[in-house]
Amino acid sequence: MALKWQDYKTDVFVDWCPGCGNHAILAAVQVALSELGLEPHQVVFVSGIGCSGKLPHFVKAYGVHTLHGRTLPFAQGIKISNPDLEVIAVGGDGDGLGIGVGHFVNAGRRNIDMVYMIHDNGVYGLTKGQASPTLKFGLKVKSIPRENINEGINPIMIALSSGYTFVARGYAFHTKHLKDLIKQAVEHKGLAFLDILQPCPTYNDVNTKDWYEGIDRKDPDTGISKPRIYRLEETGYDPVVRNEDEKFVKIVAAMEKAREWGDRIPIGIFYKNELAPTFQDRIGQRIPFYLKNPPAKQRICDENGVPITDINLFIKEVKAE
Ligand SMILES: Cc1ncc(C[n+]2csc(CCOP(=O)(O)OP(=O)(O)O)c2C)c(N)n1
Ligand code: SF4
Repeated sequence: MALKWQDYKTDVFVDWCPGCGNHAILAAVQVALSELGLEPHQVVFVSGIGCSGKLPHFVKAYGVHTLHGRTLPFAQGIKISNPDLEVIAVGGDGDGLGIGVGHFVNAGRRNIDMVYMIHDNGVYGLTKGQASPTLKFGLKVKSIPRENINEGINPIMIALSSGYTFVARGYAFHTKHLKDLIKQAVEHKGLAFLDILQPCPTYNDVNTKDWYEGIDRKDPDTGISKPRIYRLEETGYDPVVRNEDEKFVKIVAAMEKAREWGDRIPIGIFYKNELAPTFQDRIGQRIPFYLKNPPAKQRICDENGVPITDINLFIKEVKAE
């Protein structure tokens, strides 16, 4: 039976502020899952703490709302234990690029076949809008008393230099385009990173929907706005690595694109490499039974419910002088 986006809707009240980009991201996620034909029991969302961290409550699938910044270790553990699950880690830029940035970098080295999406609003929304690591230098948003004194970090650059094999940026209010990016990220063989520009109308009054869409840059003759957002795929940009020798050339090209910000903000796929072995491939090489019998599928008790694992040996070991 064909699935509908409503099949991924829960009864939990969506308490994000009116006009928040998170609503559009939620819709994109639900439509993407239905178009991929994934049953809710095949998917697990893992989030940290933040407004964006509430997403697993609103999507009917498995979900874990875990600790601030610890989204990726949880998500990776789930995927390694049960590689049949489609794992989608999700959170804010504060969660993933502040407290969680060490995990963000190290996840790239493993290339686990899963998705990580960041709702990138430049602020810590849930805790009332402090500057987050992606807020650009010199910006004064309404919840901070003076201009941001720190440089903003570039999540696309970090992902590219950390080994992510699919690196893309979406924009919440180009929702159909975002939905397509989510589908491609899920279908990608390897670790996919999706940086999603997400207006936070309550605390970030600079990077607003109007700003991204260039309302302040009307052509004097036509009165038409000049959007800052543009799509990489409409410029002939080719992100795909087709042979090993191309890898660094494509990373360098993607970094060049990642530097663009201000009058021109690219969205779309910056880099895609399916030639690198996934973590699953790597474990399968080392532990041949892993793929047939991963940890989550191993029997832990016999037919009478008696544990097969004998922890007495372990306890004896721990107690030994
Ligand atoms: C260990 C720990 N440190 C700090 C906090 C406080 N805290 C809660 S959410 C949050 C940041 C939220 O910002 P972000 O991750 O960007 O998500 P958003 O709310 O913008 O979606 C912080 C610092 C916490 N809950 N736990
Ligand atoms: S505070 Fe910002 S990010 Fe959080 S729900 Fe409101 S608008 Fe969205």
